[in-house]
Amino acid sequence: MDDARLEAMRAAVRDGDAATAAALAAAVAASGEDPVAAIERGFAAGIRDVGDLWEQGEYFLPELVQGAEAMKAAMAVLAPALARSSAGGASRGRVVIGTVAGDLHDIGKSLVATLLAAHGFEVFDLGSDVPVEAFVAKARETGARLVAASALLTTTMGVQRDLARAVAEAGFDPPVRILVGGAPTSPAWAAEIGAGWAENALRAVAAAEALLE
Ligand code: B1M
Repeated sequence: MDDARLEAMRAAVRDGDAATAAALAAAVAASGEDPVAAIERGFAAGIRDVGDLWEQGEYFLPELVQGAEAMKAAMAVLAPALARSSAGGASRGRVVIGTVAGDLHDIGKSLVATLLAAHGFEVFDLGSDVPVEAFVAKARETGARLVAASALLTTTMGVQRDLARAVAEAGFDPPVRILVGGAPTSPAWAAEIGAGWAENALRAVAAAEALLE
């Protein structure tokens, strides 16, 4: 994928232009090119720009929301192409996933959920703003052995710790593992709360595999 097209994807999200973002995503899906590269190097670069511009005081909440809408429009078009990149075969395990309570950011979480499903995991996506009790209840209901939680705010990271504690206290047998991620998190944070960690959606697949070994 050439730099000009990646830059156009980035600009479409940065400008909050959902129609252009969707059209560029459709071209990727039709051509059979790697959807993950388009997301990570194109569209996601644009949404990071939006965050930077917001932080610099150049963008306000409407631009943040429009950028997110453009990103989601591209993701919706690319979802079937992501699913087709599946390894296929038997289920590699059940995973409950969500963004923690108090946190509405769901773009990265949805990307992780899509790639886990594309790699053969059975994924139960609870959405965003998910209370700790809902993660635990869903793990109990489905027999999932992995609970994956995203947090994008420094103020909601602590809920990942609450979740790790609640899962430990629930006494699952066999044990349920925890995977955390999101921009403010780190390997040190994950180690501190007794969870696995992944930097991005592709690495989350490898981390899920390692945790369920
Ligand atoms: Co918000 N926001 N936002 N926002 N927003 C950030 C996160 C922020 C960094 C912007 C900034 O200041 N530069 C900042 C947080 C500061 C902080 O706490 N450190 C911020 C803020 C402050 C806020 C509000 C408080 C603003 C306000 O209202 N005053 C508010 C909070 C609302 C709430 O949640 N209660 C808010 C609201 C919003 C919108 C609703 C407008 C919108 C979200 C829409 C949506 O998701 N449906 C939004 C957006 C879009 C962003 C930015 C611009 C982009 C986030 C994103 O989608 N990134 C963001 C700035 C930034 O990230 N640079 C920002 C793209 C996505 C693909 O990446 O989610 O990081 P990401 O996911 C990555 C990895 O982190 C990882 O894999 C993904 C890539 O492959 N990953 C995992 C994610 N989850 C994982 C889970 C895993 C493993 C890996 O395992 C389980």
